[in-house]
Amino acid sequence: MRPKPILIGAPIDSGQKREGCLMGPAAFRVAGLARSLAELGVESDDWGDVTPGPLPEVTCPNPAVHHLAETVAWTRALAARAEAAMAQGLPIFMGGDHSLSLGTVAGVAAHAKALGRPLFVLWLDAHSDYHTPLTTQSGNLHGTPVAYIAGRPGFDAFPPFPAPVPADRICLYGIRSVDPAEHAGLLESDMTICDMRVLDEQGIVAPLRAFLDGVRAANGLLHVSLDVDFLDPAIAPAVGTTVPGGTTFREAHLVMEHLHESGLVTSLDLVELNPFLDERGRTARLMVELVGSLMGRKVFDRPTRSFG
Ligand code: HAR
Ligand code: MN
Ligand code: MN
Ligand code: MN
Repeated sequence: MRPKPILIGAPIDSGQKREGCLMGPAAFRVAGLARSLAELGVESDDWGDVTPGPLPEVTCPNPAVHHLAETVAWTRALAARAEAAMAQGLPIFMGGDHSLSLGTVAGVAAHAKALGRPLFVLWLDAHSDYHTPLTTQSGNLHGTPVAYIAGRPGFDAFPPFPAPVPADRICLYGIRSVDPAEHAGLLESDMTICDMRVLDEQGIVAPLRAFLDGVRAANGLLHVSLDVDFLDPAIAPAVGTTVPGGTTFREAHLVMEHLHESGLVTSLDLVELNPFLDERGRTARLMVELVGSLMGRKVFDRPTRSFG
Protein backbone atom coordinates (compact mmCIF):
# COMPACT_ATOMS: atom_id res chain seq x y z
CA MET A 1 0.00 0.00 0.00
CA ARG A 2 1.31 3.41 -0.91
CA PRO A 3 1.06 6.04 1.84
CA LYS A 4 -2.00 8.29 1.76
CA PRO A 5 -1.39 11.83 0.45
CA ILE A 6 -1.94 14.55 3.03
CA LEU A 7 -2.56 18.01 1.57
CA ILE A 8 -1.11 20.83 3.66
CA GLY A 9 -1.45 24.49 2.70
CA ALA A 10 1.47 26.81 3.36
CA PRO A 11 0.38 30.32 2.34
CA ILE A 12 3.79 31.85 2.92
CA ASP A 13 5.05 34.77 0.84
CA SER A 14 7.73 36.22 3.12
CA GLY A 15 10.55 34.62 1.10
CA GLN A 16 10.31 37.15 -1.72
CA LYS A 17 8.80 40.54 -2.45
CA ARG A 18 6.05 39.98 -4.98
CA GLU A 19 2.62 39.44 -3.50
CA GLY A 20 0.34 36.63 -4.55
CA CYS A 21 1.95 33.33 -3.50
CA LEU A 22 -0.22 33.29 -0.42
CA MET A 23 -3.14 32.48 -2.72
CA GLY A 24 -1.37 29.31 -3.85
CA PRO A 25 -3.02 26.78 -1.54
CA ALA A 26 -6.47 28.09 -2.47
CA ALA A 27 -5.60 27.87 -6.17
CA PHE A 28 -4.41 24.26 -5.82
CA ARG A 29 -7.68 23.37 -4.11
CA VAL A 30 -9.79 25.22 -6.71
CA ALA A 31 -7.83 23.53 -9.51
CA GLY A 32 -8.97 20.23 -8.02
CA LEU A 33 -5.92 18.60 -6.49
CA ALA A 34 -7.93 16.33 -4.17
CA ARG A 35 -10.53 15.62 -6.85
CA SER A 36 -7.92 14.63 -9.41
CA LEU A 37 -6.34 12.23 -6.92
CA ALA A 38 -9.76 10.77 -6.16
CA GLU A 39 -10.29 10.16 -9.89
CA LEU A 40 -7.13 8.06 -9.82
CA GLY A 41 -8.55 6.08 -6.94
CA VAL A 42 -6.15 7.77 -4.53
CA GLU A 43 -7.84 8.92 -1.36
CA SER A 44 -6.26 11.94 0.35
CA ASP A 45 -6.71 13.96 3.51
CA ASP A 46 -6.59 17.76 3.71
CA TRP A 47 -5.11 19.12 6.91
CA GLY A 48 -5.94 22.72 5.98
CA ASP A 49 -3.46 25.59 6.08
CA VAL A 50 -0.56 26.03 8.48
CA THR A 51 -0.28 29.34 10.33
CA PRO A 52 3.04 30.68 11.61
CA GLY A 53 3.52 31.06 15.36
CA PRO A 54 4.59 34.27 17.13
CA LEU A 55 7.42 36.24 15.56
CA PRO A 56 10.80 35.54 17.19
CA GLU A 57 13.39 38.23 17.99
CA VAL A 58 16.02 37.53 15.35
CA THR A 59 18.58 39.55 13.46
CA CYS A 60 20.85 39.07 10.47
CA PRO A 61 24.08 40.95 9.66
CA ASN A 62 23.08 41.17 5.98
CA PRO A 63 20.85 44.25 5.68
CA ALA A 64 19.33 43.00 2.42
CA VAL A 65 17.52 40.17 4.21
CA HIS A 66 13.84 40.99 4.76
CA HIS A 67 10.94 39.28 6.58
CA LEU A 68 13.43 37.23 8.60
CA ALA A 69 11.30 36.82 11.73
CA GLU A 70 8.23 35.90 9.68
CA THR A 71 10.18 33.30 7.71
CA VAL A 72 11.68 31.80 10.88
CA ALA A 73 8.19 31.58 12.41
CA TRP A 74 6.93 29.76 9.30
CA THR A 75 9.95 27.47 9.35
CA ARG A 76 9.19 26.34 12.90
CA ALA A 77 5.49 25.81 12.24
CA LEU A 78 6.03 23.95 8.96
CA ALA A 79 8.76 21.73 10.39
CA ALA A 80 6.44 20.61 13.18
CA ARG A 81 3.57 19.95 10.78
CA ALA A 82 5.81 18.14 8.30
CA GLU A 83 7.21 15.83 10.94
CA ALA A 84 3.70 14.98 12.16
CA ALA A 85 2.46 14.37 8.61
CA MET A 86 5.37 12.07 7.74
CA ALA A 87 4.17 9.68 10.42
CA GLN A 88 0.68 9.58 8.83
CA GLY A 89 1.22 9.53 5.08
CA LEU A 90 2.78 11.34 2.15
CA PRO A 91 2.60 15.08 2.79
CA ILE A 92 2.01 17.38 -0.20
CA PHE A 93 2.84 20.95 0.79
CA MET A 94 0.97 23.50 -1.29
CA GLY A 95 2.86 26.80 -1.27
CA GLY A 96 3.58 29.47 -0.90
CA ASP A 97 7.00 30.57 -2.04
CA HIS A 98 10.05 28.30 -1.89
CA SER A 99 11.11 29.48 1.58
CA LEU A 100 8.52 26.99 2.83
CA SER A 101 11.05 24.23 2.16
CA LEU A 102 13.20 25.59 5.01
CA GLY A 103 10.48 24.16 7.25
CA THR A 104 9.08 21.22 5.33
CA VAL A 105 12.44 19.59 4.66
CA ALA A 106 13.53 20.23 8.27
CA GLY A 107 10.49 18.29 9.49
CA VAL A 108 11.05 15.53 6.95
CA ALA A 109 14.72 15.31 7.96
CA ALA A 110 13.78 14.99 11.63
CA HIS A 111 11.44 12.13 10.72
CA ALA A 112 14.11 10.40 8.62
CA LYS A 113 16.62 10.75 11.44
CA ALA A 114 14.21 9.16 13.93
CA LEU A 115 13.65 6.29 11.48
CA GLY A 116 17.37 5.91 10.94
CA ARG A 117 17.00 6.20 7.18
CA PRO A 118 18.91 8.55 4.89
CA LEU A 119 17.03 11.44 3.28
CA PHE A 120 17.49 12.36 -0.38
CA VAL A 121 16.24 15.59 -1.96
CA LEU A 122 15.31 16.16 -5.61
CA TRP A 123 15.13 19.89 -6.36
CA LEU A 124 13.14 20.60 -9.56
CA ASP A 125 13.81 24.27 -10.18
CA ALA A 126 15.26 26.90 -12.51
CA HIS A 127 17.31 28.14 -9.54
CA SER A 128 19.83 26.49 -7.26
CA ASP A 129 18.47 28.20 -4.11
CA TYR A 130 21.93 27.78 -2.55
CA HIS A 131 22.35 31.23 -1.00
CA THR A 132 22.72 31.67 2.73
CA PRO A 133 21.22 34.66 4.56
CA LEU A 134 24.78 36.05 4.48
CA THR A 135 25.36 35.71 0.72
CA THR A 136 21.97 36.66 -0.75
CA GLN A 137 21.96 40.02 -2.51
CA SER A 138 18.23 40.15 -3.16
CA GLY A 139 17.57 39.31 0.50
CA ASN A 140 14.84 36.94 -0.70
CA LEU A 141 14.97 33.91 1.56
CA HIS A 142 13.23 31.68 -1.01
CA GLY A 143 16.70 31.56 -2.59
CA THR A 144 18.23 29.80 0.45
CA PRO A 145 16.59 26.47 1.34
CA VAL A 146 19.08 24.15 -0.40
CA ALA A 147 21.91 25.70 1.63
CA TYR A 148 19.96 25.24 4.88
CA ILE A 149 19.18 21.61 4.02
CA ALA A 150 22.83 20.95 3.15
CA GLY A 151 24.00 22.45 6.44
CA ARG A 152 25.80 25.54 5.11
CA PRO A 153 26.66 28.04 7.86
CA GLY A 154 24.86 31.39 8.07
CA PHE A 155 21.44 30.31 9.33
CA ASP A 156 21.93 31.38 12.96
CA ALA A 157 18.46 32.95 13.12
CA PHE A 158 16.86 29.61 12.21
CA PRO A 159 16.45 26.44 14.25
CA PRO A 160 19.51 24.21 13.72
CA PHE A 161 18.73 21.88 10.79
CA PRO A 162 17.94 18.47 12.37
CA ALA A 163 20.21 16.29 10.23
CA PRO A 164 21.89 18.13 7.37
CA VAL A 165 21.61 16.23 4.10
CA PRO A 166 25.02 15.33 2.64
CA ALA A 167 25.38 17.18 -0.66
CA ASP A 168 25.72 13.96 -2.65
CA ARG A 169 22.14 13.08 -1.64
CA ILE A 170 20.80 16.31 -3.13
CA CYS A 171 20.09 16.61 -6.85
CA LEU A 172 19.40 19.94 -8.53
CA TYR A 173 17.39 19.23 -11.67
CA GLY A 174 16.63 21.70 -14.47
CA ILE A 175 18.58 24.64 -13.08
CA ARG A 176 19.54 27.51 -15.37
CA SER A 177 19.91 30.52 -13.07
CA VAL A 178 22.75 30.46 -10.54
CA ASP A 179 24.24 33.54 -8.84
CA PRO A 180 28.05 33.85 -8.47
CA ALA A 181 28.05 33.16 -4.69
CA GLU A 182 25.89 30.06 -5.23
CA HIS A 183 28.11 28.93 -8.07
CA ALA A 184 31.24 29.17 -5.93
CA GLY A 185 29.61 27.23 -3.09
CA LEU A 186 28.27 24.53 -5.39
CA LEU A 187 31.66 23.98 -6.98
CA GLU A 188 33.02 23.14 -3.53
CA SER A 189 30.24 20.65 -2.82
CA ASP A 190 29.47 17.14 -4.10
CA MET A 191 25.97 18.07 -5.12
CA THR A 192 24.50 16.33 -8.15
CA ILE A 193 23.90 19.18 -10.56
CA CYS A 194 21.75 18.42 -13.58
CA ASP A 195 21.46 21.82 -15.17
CA MET A 196 19.51 22.32 -18.39
CA ARG A 197 22.64 21.74 -20.45
CA VAL A 198 22.99 18.27 -18.92
CA LEU A 199 19.31 17.51 -19.51
CA ASP A 200 19.49 18.76 -23.11
CA GLU A 201 22.43 16.48 -23.83
CA GLN A 202 21.56 13.39 -21.80
CA GLY A 203 17.78 13.60 -21.91
CA ILE A 204 15.36 14.14 -19.07
CA VAL A 205 15.25 10.50 -17.92
CA ALA A 206 18.81 9.13 -17.68
CA PRO A 207 20.18 11.45 -14.95
CA LEU A 208 16.97 11.04 -12.94
CA ARG A 209 17.22 7.26 -13.16
CA ALA A 210 20.81 7.40 -11.89
CA PHE A 211 19.79 9.51 -8.90
CA LEU A 212 16.81 7.27 -8.10
CA ASP A 213 19.03 4.19 -8.25
CA GLY A 214 21.10 5.75 -5.47
CA VAL A 215 18.01 6.42 -3.35
CA ARG A 216 16.82 2.84 -3.78
CA ALA A 217 20.23 1.33 -3.02
CA ALA A 218 20.40 3.28 0.26
CA ASN A 219 16.77 2.52 1.23
CA GLY A 220 16.34 6.28 1.45
CA LEU A 221 13.40 8.60 1.85
CA LEU A 222 12.92 10.96 -1.08
CA HIS A 223 11.66 14.51 -0.77
CA VAL A 224 10.74 16.20 -4.07
CA SER A 225 10.56 19.98 -4.22
CA LEU A 226 8.78 21.18 -7.37
CA ASP A 227 9.18 24.88 -8.15
CA VAL A 228 6.80 26.18 -10.84
CA ASP A 229 9.77 27.77 -12.63
CA PHE A 230 11.20 24.28 -13.32
CA LEU A 231 8.68 24.49 -16.17
CA ASP A 232 9.14 26.70 -19.19
CA PRO A 233 7.35 30.02 -18.67
CA ALA A 234 5.48 29.48 -21.95
CA ILE A 235 3.48 26.70 -20.29
CA ALA A 236 3.64 27.93 -16.68
CA PRO A 237 3.42 31.73 -16.53
CA ALA A 238 2.16 32.00 -12.93
CA VAL A 239 5.49 32.53 -11.19
CA GLY A 240 7.34 35.67 -10.13
CA THR A 241 10.77 34.52 -11.28
CA THR A 242 10.38 33.17 -14.81
CA VAL A 243 13.53 31.92 -16.54
CA PRO A 244 13.37 30.95 -20.24
CA GLY A 245 14.55 27.54 -21.37
CA GLY A 246 12.67 25.39 -18.86
CA THR A 247 11.27 21.91 -19.16
CA THR A 248 8.48 21.16 -21.60
CA PHE A 249 5.06 19.75 -20.79
CA ARG A 250 6.10 16.21 -21.72
CA GLU A 251 9.51 16.38 -20.03
CA ALA A 252 7.88 17.43 -16.77
CA HIS A 253 5.25 14.70 -17.00
CA LEU A 254 7.93 12.14 -17.81
CA VAL A 255 9.84 13.08 -14.66
CA MET A 256 6.65 12.62 -12.65
CA GLU A 257 5.85 9.30 -14.31
CA HIS A 258 9.30 7.96 -13.49
CA LEU A 259 9.00 9.20 -9.92
CA HIS A 260 5.71 7.33 -9.62
CA GLU A 261 7.14 4.12 -11.01
CA SER A 262 10.10 4.34 -8.66
CA GLY A 263 7.75 4.21 -5.68
CA LEU A 264 10.40 6.17 -3.77
CA VAL A 265 8.78 9.57 -3.17
CA THR A 266 7.83 10.14 0.47
CA SER A 267 7.04 13.89 0.50
CA LEU A 268 6.43 16.71 -1.99
CA ASP A 269 6.52 20.52 -2.11
CA LEU A 270 4.57 22.49 -4.73
CA VAL A 271 6.01 25.99 -4.62
CA GLU A 272 6.14 29.46 -6.15
CA LEU A 273 2.70 29.34 -7.78
CA ASN A 274 1.47 32.94 -7.92
CA PRO A 275 -2.19 32.71 -8.96
CA PHE A 276 -2.33 36.49 -9.47
CA LEU A 277 0.00 36.04 -12.46
CA ASP A 278 -1.84 33.07 -13.96
CA GLU A 279 -3.80 32.89 -17.21
CA ARG A 280 -7.22 31.47 -16.39
CA GLY A 281 -5.75 28.93 -13.99
CA ARG A 282 -3.61 27.14 -16.53
CA THR A 283 -0.48 26.95 -14.37
CA ALA A 284 -2.41 25.73 -11.34
CA ARG A 285 -4.10 23.09 -13.49
CA LEU A 286 -0.79 21.99 -14.99
CA MET A 287 0.72 21.58 -11.51
CA VAL A 288 -2.32 19.52 -10.47
CA GLU A 289 -1.91 17.33 -13.57
CA LEU A 290 1.77 16.82 -12.77
CA VAL A 291 0.84 15.63 -9.29
CA GLY A 292 -1.58 13.26 -11.03
CA SER A 293 1.29 11.77 -13.01
CA LEU A 294 3.37 11.50 -9.85
CA MET A 295 0.49 9.64 -8.23
CA GLY A 296 0.10 7.18 -11.06
CA ARG A 297 -1.93 8.58 -13.92
CA LYS A 298 -0.86 7.07 -17.24
CA VAL A 299 -2.29 6.83 -20.73
CA PHE A 300 -2.22 3.05 -20.84
CA ASP A 301 -2.20 0.88 -17.77
CA ARG A 302 -0.04 -1.85 -19.21
CA PRO A 303 3.66 -2.33 -19.91
CA THR A 304 4.75 -0.22 -22.86
CA ARG A 305 5.75 -2.00 -26.03
CA SER A 306 8.04 -0.73 -28.71
CA PHE A 307 7.07 -0.66 -32.35
CA GLY A 308 9.08 -1.64 -35.41
N1 HAR B 1 19.18 33.60 -6.92
C1 HAR B 1 18.20 34.65 -6.93
C2 HAR B 1 18.10 35.31 -5.57
O1 HAR B 1 18.61 34.80 -4.63
C3 HAR B 1 16.88 34.16 -7.41
C4 HAR B 1 16.25 33.17 -6.48
C5 HAR B 1 14.93 32.84 -7.00
N2 HAR B 1 14.44 31.71 -6.34
C6 HAR B 1 13.27 31.18 -6.65
N3 HAR B 1 13.13 29.98 -6.25
N4 HAR B 1 12.48 31.71 -7.38
O2 HAR B 1 13.83 29.06 -6.95
O3 HAR B 1 17.47 36.32 -5.46
MN1 MN C 1 4.73 40.25 3.65
MN1 MN D 1 13.07 27.56 -5.94
MN1 MN E 1 12.96 28.86 -8.89
